[in-house]
Amino acid sequence: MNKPAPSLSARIAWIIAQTPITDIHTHLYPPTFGPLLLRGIDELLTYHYLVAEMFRWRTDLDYAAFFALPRAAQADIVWHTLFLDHAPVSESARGVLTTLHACGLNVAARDLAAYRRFFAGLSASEHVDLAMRLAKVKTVVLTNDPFDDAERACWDKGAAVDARFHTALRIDLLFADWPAAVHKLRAMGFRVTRAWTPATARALHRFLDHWITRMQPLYLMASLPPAFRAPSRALPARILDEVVLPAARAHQLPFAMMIGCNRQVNPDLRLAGDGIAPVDMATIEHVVAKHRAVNFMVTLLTHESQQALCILARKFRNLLPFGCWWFLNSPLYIEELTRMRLEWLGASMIPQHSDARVLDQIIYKWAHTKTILARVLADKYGAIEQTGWRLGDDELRREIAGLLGGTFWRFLGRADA
Ligand code: RAT
Ligand code: ZN
Repeated sequence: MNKPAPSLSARIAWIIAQTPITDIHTHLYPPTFGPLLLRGIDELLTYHYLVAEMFRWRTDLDYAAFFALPRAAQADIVWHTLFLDHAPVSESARGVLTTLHACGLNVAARDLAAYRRFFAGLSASEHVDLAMRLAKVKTVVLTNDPFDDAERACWDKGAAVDARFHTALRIDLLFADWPAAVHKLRAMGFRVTRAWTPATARALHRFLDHWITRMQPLYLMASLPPAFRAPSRALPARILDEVVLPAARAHQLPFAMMIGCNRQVNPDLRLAGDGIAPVDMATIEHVVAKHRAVNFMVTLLTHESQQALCILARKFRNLLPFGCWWFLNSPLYIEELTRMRLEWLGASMIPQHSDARVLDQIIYKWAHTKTILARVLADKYGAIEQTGWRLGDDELRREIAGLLGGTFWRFLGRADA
């Protein structure tokens, strides 16, 4: 007897599981960057998403006192508060369990000491291999900020970036705090002034040229502050219009705009202290319409801006919506955004990036997304097949490879790495 043909949903799930991923935005580093590469259980537990959740229960705990503790002691507090005293049901808490399970550890045992022993036994390079293999991620795009002193020191020492990693040049400070940027630029030898002059614009252009040459980034990127508006004569808009986008164009690199983050709503929480702010769609529309020769990747932090982003992408082919960013990276939103984007853009978008800060997070972030993607695609392709249209395995592979990275490489105008 012939075996029955696998169902459409089984074929989709199988192909998703087999397809190597390009993770287009993370906060990871190669092993050559030493301690900047965060990995292991204590880092997973002290992820800032979990620290924020822990403080909701531990109202007795002083913020500064917590952050003054060694990393393992911080991790103990998060473990006890979010995993033992309460059920680890939030997306970030569940993610830790998904990760441990995927690493073959006994989650039922609740044995933090055993988890620590497991991760302590891995060298950085073995750890990268394991995480990338388990997540089926073939390429990780980093976030490389020359204004970050610790990171710049690694570049200055000549730290190499191996072929599994690609860089992205991050320049938030130019838009968020120009006086602070001037201070740092001058310390790096670029003769800028607080006043916006042609000489300052030229020096800033040289700064970008220098770091583009040094880092070889796949794209430039910034998280733009909520007050950013274009068109405008305000300095942040002029920096974008007169220097950053011309540099992106000259180097044929996309510019990634991440919008909707309200930084340091509660500074006591440090990295966990950022919130959200409304997104001005008219600004994005103006920028992408004016600079047609530049490609833009855009991810937005607010739920209510997502439909407008899809519609804008239909109008401007130099705009690629990407990812379910940060507070949208939970199953509810991943499912909704992926459906919405497929319904309005087909597969001409990038449904997800991991935003991993800790190496092991690529395992759970991708596992959770893949489950949802499989469900959504089975539904959408199933609806097509109800008409009698059939999708062959090659076509499914083509579509899924695009969603998991191919569309990004195409947008860059480069061969898939
Ligand atoms: O998701 C995060 O970890 C945030 O803290 C941010 O880093 C955000 O992803 C960003 O890139 O600004
Ligand atoms: Zn990020």
